[in-house]
Amino acid sequence: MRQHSSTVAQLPDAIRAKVNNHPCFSEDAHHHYARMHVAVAPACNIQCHYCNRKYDCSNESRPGVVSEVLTPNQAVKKVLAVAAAIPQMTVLGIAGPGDPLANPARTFETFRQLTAQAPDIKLCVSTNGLALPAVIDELCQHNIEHVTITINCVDPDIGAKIYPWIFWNNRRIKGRRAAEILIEQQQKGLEMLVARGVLVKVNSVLIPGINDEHLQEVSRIVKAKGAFLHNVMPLIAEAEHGTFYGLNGQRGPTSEELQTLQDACAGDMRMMRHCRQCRADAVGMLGEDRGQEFTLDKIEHLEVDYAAAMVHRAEVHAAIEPNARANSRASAPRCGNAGVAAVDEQRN
Ligand code: CLF
Ligand code: SF4
Repeated sequence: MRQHSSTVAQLPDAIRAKVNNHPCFSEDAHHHYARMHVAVAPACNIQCHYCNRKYDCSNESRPGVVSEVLTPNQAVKKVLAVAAAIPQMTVLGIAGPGDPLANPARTFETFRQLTAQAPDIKLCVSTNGLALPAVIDELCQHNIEHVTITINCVDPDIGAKIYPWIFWNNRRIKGRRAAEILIEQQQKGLEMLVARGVLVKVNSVLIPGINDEHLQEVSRIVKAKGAFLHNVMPLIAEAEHGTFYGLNGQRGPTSEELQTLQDACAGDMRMMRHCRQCRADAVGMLGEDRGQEFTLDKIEHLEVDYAAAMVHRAEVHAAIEPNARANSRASAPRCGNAGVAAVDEQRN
């Protein structure tokens, strides 16, 4: 039987409060709540072989998609407009089009303004992890409860086949040493976030023949360090995307290979099964994209009374809650697996 290891009903209260309206961290929540992304972060500090930088970061986005980059002010305006129009939108994520933490001024300015103007919106960020330890104090000042780190390996020899270079301390570093530094920073960042009580999701891109036999070890290690959720995503490598893997015939996994690996990891770890590989400017429920309703020309002259919107949003959330709780209880028996029990025990 397929295991649904993110059911909210089984979580300790403190964790449940953090995930019950986050559509990615709770499979139940994605039936009721929406997320949006703003593409404020164009630069990146590493190179992945599944990315050619013309497109959005593939660590959290569907490959081959290009988002329009916004300034922090434009992004905040868009978030307020969407939050007023789609009250189910509870989470604002920054996930590209490059790496959010390689663009700290733009990312943190967006978070700073939203914390002040829209305190009812959860803030979320997704990163390759290289800059994470260096900016962690600033990140945590913004009351961020959810962070995603893409960790494709914990072995630098495997990492050298995924990452040709990183940009570190003003220098480009290549080969095994680059992977070694990236892995060190990712693991350190994970430990620091867990120590600060932030819920961490780990994304891994499943690359057949490169890290397929290694990802169970990744899952085991990140779980031991306190990661909350593991999201194994399929590599999508097409020649027309112009990536190193795409041009060199590296294939992605079959859906059977993906599910087999997710099942193998699920013995130890809470697995995400409902990821939709969103765009860096996605808007709406997971799997839908309402971005075209909120383009800059449409929101430019819009005046949003966010105080009034917050009252309406709270009413909508209050109406959703009993429904969500009932659905969560109804789905709970499907989830009685040893992995969930072990994780919950550890968190109690
Ligand atoms: Fe966005 Fe990511 Fe936050 Fe969700 S998406 S930054 S955790 S708010 Fe969600 Fe989209 Fe999958 Fe990402 S479905 S690609 S896991
Ligand atoms: Fe591309 Fe994201 Fe990798 Fe940077 S971290 S190279 S944007 S896939």
